[in-house]
Amino acid sequence: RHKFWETQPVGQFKDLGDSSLPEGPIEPPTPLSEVKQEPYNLPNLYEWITCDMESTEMCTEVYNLLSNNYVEDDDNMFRFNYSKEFLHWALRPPGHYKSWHIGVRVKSSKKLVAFITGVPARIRVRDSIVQMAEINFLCVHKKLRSKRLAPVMIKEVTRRVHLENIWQAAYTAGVVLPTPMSTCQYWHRSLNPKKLIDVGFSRLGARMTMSRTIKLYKLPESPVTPGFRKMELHDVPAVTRLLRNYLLQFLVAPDLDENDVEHWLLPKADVVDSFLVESPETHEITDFCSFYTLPSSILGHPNHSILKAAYSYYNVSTKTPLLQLMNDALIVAKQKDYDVFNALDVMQNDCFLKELKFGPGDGKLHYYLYNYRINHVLRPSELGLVLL
Ligand code: NHW
Ligand code: EN5
Repeated sequence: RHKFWETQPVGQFKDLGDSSLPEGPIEPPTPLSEVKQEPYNLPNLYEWITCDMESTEMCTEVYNLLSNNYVEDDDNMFRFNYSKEFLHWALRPPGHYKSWHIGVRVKSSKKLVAFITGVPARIRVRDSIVQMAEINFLCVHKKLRSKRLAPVMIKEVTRRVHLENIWQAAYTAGVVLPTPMSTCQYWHRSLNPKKLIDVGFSRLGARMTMSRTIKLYKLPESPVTPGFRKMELHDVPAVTRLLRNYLLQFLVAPDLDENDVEHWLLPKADVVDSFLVESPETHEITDFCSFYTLPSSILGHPNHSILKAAYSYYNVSTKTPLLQLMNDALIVAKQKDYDVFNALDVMQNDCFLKELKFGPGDGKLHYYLYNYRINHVLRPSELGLVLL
């Protein structure tokens, strides 16, 4: 069934439910001198490149590959359209390795035809903090599909991660592979229902008119929570404390320090937005919410080409109820002209999804660990990790 994944140190379907297997690394690290020193072989027409994401030309090539060949929904109506600024941000966190930004191009024409990336992260699993690579942006050009190029890409990124003495990884996918540590549901909150219906992202409900639908999704003009404001650089220490403490309650979550918070959560125009609640009395930072910007191309529509989507990222409530905090997040997303606000049922998101009129999507997101066994499948609410 899974000729490649059966050979890899990941949980196998046949072992599901066998709690006698020990939790933790599946195989031990090997001495660095035993890690293969040369890249894996590619079919003869192709060559490896390390992508310099500082170069705007390289950023553009990667952007073009992904915008034409990356993830689509089940009905091929929408395709993720990560912006260049987003890719630059996503691939250059503190401690990133250039060697983990891997491209494949055609030798003769130099055309970029495949891509895969890793970035380093400390992920806590129960009480253990594990150095990992977060793998993302695996993409093979549409014309080169089903030629077993993906396994070579995955083995090559694994080799380059091993060369940095890192032996575990985390990744998400819309497809089922051996074997998910958790399976999450996408939820969608319409902000611009007319456009969403026009482009086929959503449908007019039974016994609903367009004007009733527009009214249903109306939001206040501006946030309602006193002290709600955009996060600024001087907030990094307070936000780090708030978030670190909050993430402790989840079984799997990133271990974020101030440098990570500055990189991943300080607002960056059209990439990541973060807001917090500063108590008007004590000036304490009590609550936090954030979302990232990931537009999708609308495939083959006469009037619209881009769907502007916000994706819920990390949210923390200690004083403001999470429901009210997320309602304010919807309000600012609407002010900024997003068409839809998306969220997974991870962390405590369950408590606001239905009440704030999110509806379940047709997509699921499966979370995976490489070379780390967790003995039971996690509920989404036990997950404190959001990948881009
Ligand atoms: S998930 C998004 C993945 N990208 C897309 O869906 C874009 C559109 N699709 C494509 O470009 C986020 C191609 O269809 C791809 C597969 C490239 C997906 N993950 O080359 P073949 C990520 O980026 C397996 C893992 O013939 P193809 C996360 C498949 O099961 N494996 O297929 C990435 C089969 O193996 P099997 C996937 O369609 C995580 C084999 O690939 C997969 O031309 C990567 C077939 O290969 C997926 N999304 O290309 C793993 N999709 O055993 C990281 C298919 O079943 C692991 N496959 O025969 C950790 C590494 C680091 C470790 C460090 C210690
Ligand atoms: C790696 N970081 O399928 C991620 N999206 O539901 C890679 N559906 O947008 C893996 N098909 O349900 C990504 N509208 C896996 C996801 C790939 C993309 C994907 C789904 C998630 C999606 C939309 C559009 C469906 C179009 C037809 C959807 C319904 C919205 C409706 C709004 C009103 C209330 C009910 C729901």
